[in-house]
Amino acid sequence: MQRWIMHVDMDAFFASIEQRDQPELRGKPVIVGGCGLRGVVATASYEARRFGVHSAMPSQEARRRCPHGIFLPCNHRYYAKVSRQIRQIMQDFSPLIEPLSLDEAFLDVTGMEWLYPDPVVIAKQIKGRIQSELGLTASAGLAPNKFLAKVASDLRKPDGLVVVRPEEAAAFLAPLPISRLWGVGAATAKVLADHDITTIGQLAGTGLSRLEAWLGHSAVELKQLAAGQDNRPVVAEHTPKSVGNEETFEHDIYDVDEIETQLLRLAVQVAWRLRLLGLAGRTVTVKLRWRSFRTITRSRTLTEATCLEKVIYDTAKELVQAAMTSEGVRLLGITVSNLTSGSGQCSLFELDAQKQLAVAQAVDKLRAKFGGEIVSRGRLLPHKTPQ
Ligand code: TTP
Ligand code: MG
Repeated sequence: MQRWIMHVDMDAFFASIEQRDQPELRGKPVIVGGCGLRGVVATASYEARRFGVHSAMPSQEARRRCPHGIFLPCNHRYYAKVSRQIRQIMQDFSPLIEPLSLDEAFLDVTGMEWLYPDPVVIAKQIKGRIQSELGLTASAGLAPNKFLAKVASDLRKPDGLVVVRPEEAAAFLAPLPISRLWGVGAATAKVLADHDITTIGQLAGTGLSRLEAWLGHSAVELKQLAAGQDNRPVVAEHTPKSVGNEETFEHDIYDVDEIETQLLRLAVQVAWRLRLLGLAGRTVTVKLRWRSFRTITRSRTLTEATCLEKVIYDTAKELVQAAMTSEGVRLLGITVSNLTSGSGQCSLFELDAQKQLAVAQAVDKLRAKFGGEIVSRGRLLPHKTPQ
């Protein structure tokens, strides 16, 4: 299965938060300093960067370059809070998130074709929600692996979105300077420059034995990166104790058929999340909230752990049927807990043919119920998601 990795990096993060909160600072050179080492710039707004101010520059030097700059102290705790809000938006799109810093994370969005026509739609929606809900811009790269995604997110800052499809990887990298390759510092760059190699394309076109003679062991990895190959997985920060989704409806639902349709849609989401994490669970819990706000949960523990929408849906349906009343339903949720590592069986990459068939059938059924376009339009995602 084609892997899709997204790298998201906020633009001028600390400075953008200050400009968001104090509109009079917008369009002005804002320099945030004093986050760690005293007297060093943490970040500068893009307006200030035009004067040559950048992160880690001594503040004195920044004042010299940009005398009319607006220097602000660092409010690290507050920026960390905004960072958590960003993470929450990301969690609506993938359970597999690897944060690298307050303003940067990798997301594995592999397998989203069940929910979206194209992974680019996910990238646009994540950027869109960060903008509309938090008033901040992010730059994103979407590519078949971490290395390409990270390079891509940095290319069109600010507010960029760069997509690298597998067949475009070599052409995408070729003109870029070798300093973009992970592991190429000043010393390696100098050795390569001495042999007239300054771009990634030139490095990719150089024989491994020559590179090994100049650079030793690191040549193999550099050559792979230069060819756009990188197999490192996105490693989630925490393994969840449960995987679930719930939805509050705009209008209370009375129709049993409609309730089952919503359950199926939740089951598809939960199963997909489980498989993305390589997990399976034995306990299926449904949550029901009625018009009167009375809320119940009902659980069943299966004999075998599952990551399949059909099993999750069938179990949830029985639980809901047993609990139904004539009152309208306000909220429905499905959670799978009692999780075990799927030992490969529930990995997106190793679903055997029979399981794939079950998945496809469940999605077909969903399509039949919702009409052909529902699954591919991303309406399976939480209701706040813009179309
Ligand atoms: P970066 O993502 O490196 O920078 P940025 O978000 O400010 O700008 P860009 O648009 O180029 O991504 O770092 C994120 C935040 O981390 C940054 O806003 C401030 C903080 N930071 C420091 O405190 N010191 C540093 O040396 C760097 C590089 C960042
Ligand atoms: Mg950033």
